[in-house]
Amino acid sequence: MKRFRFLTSGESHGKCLTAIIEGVPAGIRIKEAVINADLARRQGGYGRGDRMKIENDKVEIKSGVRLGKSTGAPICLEIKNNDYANWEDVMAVQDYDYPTEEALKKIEERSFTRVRPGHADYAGSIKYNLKDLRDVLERSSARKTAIEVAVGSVAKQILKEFNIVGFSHVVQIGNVKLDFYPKTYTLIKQKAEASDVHCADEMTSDRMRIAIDKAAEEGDTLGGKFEVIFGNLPVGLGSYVQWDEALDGRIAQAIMSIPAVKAVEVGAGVEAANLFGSQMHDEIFVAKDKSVYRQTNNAGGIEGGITNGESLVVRGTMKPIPTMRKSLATVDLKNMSPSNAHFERSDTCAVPACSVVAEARVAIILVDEFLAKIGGDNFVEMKAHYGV
Ligand code: EPS
Repeated sequence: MKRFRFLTSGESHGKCLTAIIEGVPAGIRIKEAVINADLARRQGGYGRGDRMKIENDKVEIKSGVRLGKSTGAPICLEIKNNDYANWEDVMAVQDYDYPTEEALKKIEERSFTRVRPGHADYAGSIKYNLKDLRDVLERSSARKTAIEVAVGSVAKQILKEFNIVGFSHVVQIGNVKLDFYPKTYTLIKQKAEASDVHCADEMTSDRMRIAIDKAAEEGDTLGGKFEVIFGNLPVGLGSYVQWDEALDGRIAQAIMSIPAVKAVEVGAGVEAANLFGSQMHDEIFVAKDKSVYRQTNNAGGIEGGITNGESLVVRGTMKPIPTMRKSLATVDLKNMSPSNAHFERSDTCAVPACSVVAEARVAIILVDEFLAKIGGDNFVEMKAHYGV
């Protein structure tokens, strides 16, 4: 059974980020330009820090695609870090026999031992026995989500061949909430894409920007909530037969493991606790042509761990980024003395970027389930199995 799987590697200020994807059937159109458009969506967003002015994230497909189509071989993707040019001495792979004064100074300047509460620093340093927290930061950084978005973009290009499409939008930043939803998904998508906070309402976007500016002025950071929606899904992705096959469970894992995400909801989500069963469950109606339809989607497109033919609706909550000018009380691991947390360049708010990452992660799970269900080593077989 073909399954979509991948691994990534790369440090935030290392040479590059890399992924190898396996399980992409042959004959699927894969375009670098489409991946690059998603990378630009992730890189942008109001509230991002100065790193994003240095980068111009572009993917290079290094293998597995020829003359515009997948060959069935593993696909290798690479994104170069422009910032590496400023970190070469610090991120050197070889140990120095005779480091220059300049290199030693840079390594010293960029090493740190004052743990940032909320980041991976403390637990990572103990787990991997890393004395310089630079070694923890480099891989735990959300920088690696760039290559994950590239993988997600490949997943979306496979799904699109079968008319399965999705999008994401931001529904809350700090305490500013999107109360007015445009009427259709097409409008929500259009408006969110036009907003630099990825929010589908202009007035709410203005208020979100003001909240971000205020947090930045105070040396603070802001989190928020985002929503991912996918439509035209077949009934039957996921399963109830074993706990690890439930689609909602797999999607929750995929979103929860994005750096800084603290909660995931499907459909009505936590609001379900306030509803009676008669209010919660989406009644089923039968049309003249004997097809079934619903007027509500509190299930968020999943019942019994399986897609039910309605749109998949998933929400995630991102905490405020833990790297802050307004530094918190912490421990200096060098001498176990009380201290203030390390600060370095960071974002004030990355919820818009996080929504794009979540969209990619959901696409990765959906394509894996889709390939498992319909099977096939190439596009022709897949279409025959799917009946299109
Ligand atoms: C990020 C790149 C990073 C951070 C951010 C995400 O760049 P740098 O560390 O060089 O400023 O801007 O990562 C974090 C905020 C974090 O805490 O990990 C990116 O490409 O998205």
